[in-house]
Amino acid sequence: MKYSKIMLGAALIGATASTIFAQETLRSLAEERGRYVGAILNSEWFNNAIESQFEEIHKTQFNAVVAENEMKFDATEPNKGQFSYAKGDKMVTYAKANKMRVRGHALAWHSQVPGWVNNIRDKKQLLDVLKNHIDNVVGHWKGEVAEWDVVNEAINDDNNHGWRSNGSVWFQTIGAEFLDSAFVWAHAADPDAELCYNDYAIEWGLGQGSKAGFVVDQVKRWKQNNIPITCVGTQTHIEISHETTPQNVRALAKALAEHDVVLNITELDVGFPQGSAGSLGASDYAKQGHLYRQFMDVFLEEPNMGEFMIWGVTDAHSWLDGQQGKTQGLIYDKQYKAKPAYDSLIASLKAHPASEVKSPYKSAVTPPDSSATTDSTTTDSTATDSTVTDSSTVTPGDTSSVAPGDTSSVAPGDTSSVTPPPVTPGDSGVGIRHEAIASMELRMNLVGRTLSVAGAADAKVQVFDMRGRPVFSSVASKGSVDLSGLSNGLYVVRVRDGARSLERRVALR
Ligand code: 9MR
Repeated sequence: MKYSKIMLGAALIGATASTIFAQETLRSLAEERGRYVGAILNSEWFNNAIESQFEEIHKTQFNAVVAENEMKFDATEPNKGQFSYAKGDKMVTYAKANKMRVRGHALAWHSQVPGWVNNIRDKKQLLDVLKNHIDNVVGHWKGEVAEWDVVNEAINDDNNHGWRSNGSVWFQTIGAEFLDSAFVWAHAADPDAELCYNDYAIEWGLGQGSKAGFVVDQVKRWKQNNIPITCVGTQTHIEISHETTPQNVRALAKALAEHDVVLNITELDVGFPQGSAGSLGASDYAKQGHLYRQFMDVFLEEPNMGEFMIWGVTDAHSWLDGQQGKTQGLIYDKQYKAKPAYDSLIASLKAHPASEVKSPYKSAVTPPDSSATTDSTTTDSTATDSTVTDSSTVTPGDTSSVAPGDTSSVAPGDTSSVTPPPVTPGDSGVGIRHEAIASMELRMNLVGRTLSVAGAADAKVQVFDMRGRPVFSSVASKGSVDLSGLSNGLYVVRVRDGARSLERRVALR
């Protein structure tokens, strides 16, 4: 059967879905199951250069949205300190009007960084830039962007995975601590937002030396150190021949569940080699549909998966043809007709009764015509809570110590000694500082679990965990305080004497 006949069949199925059974859309079925299914708004949509069908299909079929390019660094801060929010605002307004959840993509990424950032070679200066960017961008959309890709594609592509060291101004100028810093600052800017690490090729399996294995190791370390990560995004730009990827995603979901972290499919497309474009037939589209269905099956069956995002709506607007040597990877064809992949997704959703699908989100996913809880689909902030370690678990730890203030860079691939930056404690207006703020006289020194303060008679010592929550407070009346009540981990110590203050990061081990 030729493609045109397939399309005619798919068109009829699409028409049936949208007219007679109007309630049975990807969106309605996902919502019944407490899940999000979404697609990007292509750059053409932002530029009012897209067919009218696009938006109609988008808001009917999807309850989650992400901007293809418009929330990236070069789009939101093209010049230092000059923020550009108009396009992102347009998407947020659209999402609110249609009760869709918004993903923010992406804060710290080596690509699509403006030249003025790429030229910075000073570590402190670049940390300031990153912090200021996150403060402003996350702050601007606080409560409106439900989830951020805080760090995107930071792992290198060789077979012995470590952090991406080439072509990343973040890693080259700051070191691996830029990742920890980004998460901490994003959390400070919007404590209710979910915060993801997002990457490609982590749907390739968890084998020895794999990128996915490296991600799981980092997630474990982040969670142990109270770095506020709540989710991982597996981009999943795959080819028709990648038959094992759905099961790889399942394995990754299970591995992340052990660390209370959600896995989202963030950029799915299943492309054909570009050269095959003219010769694709029914069996090819059926195979593509089968892969889409398997991803949806895994998504619905794994309780720690929440979002199923496709990197496009229609083959008429896809990065695959221009940039990837691939083609026709989406679920609508160039004429906006639903492909067999669409029906496969519907079939998978219907084969998984709502009663059997668990949602990682505590609050209901609200359908667009509901008059109640108008904002819950776009600002669902409860999902993060269960994944964050509570500071009440701080218990007396051992008495070994690491001297505070070590700000040395971390070597590529070194995952054991990354030192997070200090965070802004939640109880004051003092700005976040990533290097020690030393006044002329005020000094601190940590020996074992005893913190000595010099240069002040009755300095106040406060300790904060990496989420900025106070875990210790005392006056160093005899020049020292005992920190042996704190468990092992990373903290920020602040010593304050009147207007003078000094902050250092410390690792208690
Ligand atoms: O689809 C995006 C395309 O329009 C841009 O030209 C490209 C530039 O890097 O980025 C594409 O989106 C990428 C996403 O932001 C991150 N993962 C890979 C996506 C496809 O390249």
